[in-house]
Amino acid sequence: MQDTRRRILDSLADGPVSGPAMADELGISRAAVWKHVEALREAGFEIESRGDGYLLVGVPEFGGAAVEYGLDAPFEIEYHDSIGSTNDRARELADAGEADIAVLADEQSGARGRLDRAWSSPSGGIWLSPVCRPDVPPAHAPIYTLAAAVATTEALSTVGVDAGIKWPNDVLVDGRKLVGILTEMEGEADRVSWIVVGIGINANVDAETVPETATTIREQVGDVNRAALTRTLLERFDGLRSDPESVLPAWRAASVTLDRRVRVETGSGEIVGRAVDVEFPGTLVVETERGKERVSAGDCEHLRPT
Ligand code: BT5
Repeated sequence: MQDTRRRILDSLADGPVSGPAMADELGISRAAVWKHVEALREAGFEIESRGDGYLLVGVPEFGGAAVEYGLDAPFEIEYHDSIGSTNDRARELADAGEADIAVLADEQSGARGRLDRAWSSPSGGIWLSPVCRPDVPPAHAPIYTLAAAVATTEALSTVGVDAGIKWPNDVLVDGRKLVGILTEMEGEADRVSWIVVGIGINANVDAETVPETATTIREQVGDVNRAALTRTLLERFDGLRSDPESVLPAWRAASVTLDRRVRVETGSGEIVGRAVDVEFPGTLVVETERGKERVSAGDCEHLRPT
């Protein structure tokens, strides 16, 4: 959000402010104040014009300005009511050189999971794809998936949803999937060019509109303020990406995979055993009959204890 608009909102939130007083405070013309107020109204902010000045009486439930207002992380939000896939749009922006921009949508019509699986994205969800340009080798990319899972789980706990992380990229409540994460990147041999971390949260949507194996925030605790939840998530994600050392301890604490018997389908076969640890940048360590095996990517199934 433009700095002037943010400052206008801050001063309007504290009480009625007259146009001339605001123009003085911000060092802009009264006509410019009026233009900014109109733009904010268009973005969904309810701003009353009263005899004693303008007053902020309502903020939009969702959208770019709603998320950016009060956001304490360096992301600009590009919002769409409906889009094919926020990851596809984020990749375009990344290819065009953008950084620290997050594509956000209310609904997606062609969203993707891993291996091009379809991802249901009805209206009412939080479909979010931040673009990052970290100075790291491509092999470190998985830590961004783990960071997103931790950030999402912690953000969900602030709205009363007790979720756990199933390796590598699912956030579950009682075994049902609430969130999926799809990390995509481009890079040279030694350095990432960009990383897009697509996060899909079944937020204010009916359980009937997502697969049977899934759940939604609405089903768990009722509807939430999606803008506030998205802010908390982006702020936590920003903290974790700038301190990668902190990701694994937080991931272990939120994991529902560690200490479980698992079957992991990898490109080169199947591994069955007890998940005993996760190592940087996101490798699962499985204790099998043959000893410890390490797997960096695959589909993981939790098995019943033998
Ligand atoms: C994922 O893939 O879990 C990654 C999903 C990433 C979606 C986000 S939304 C924002 C961004 N834009 C995109 O286009 N994608 C990202 P995977 O682990 O492969 O799981 C896919 C499987 O989850 C499907 O085959 C279904 O079984 C199931 N599924 C589909 N839609 C779901 C939903 N809304 N909730 C829970 N499970 C779902």
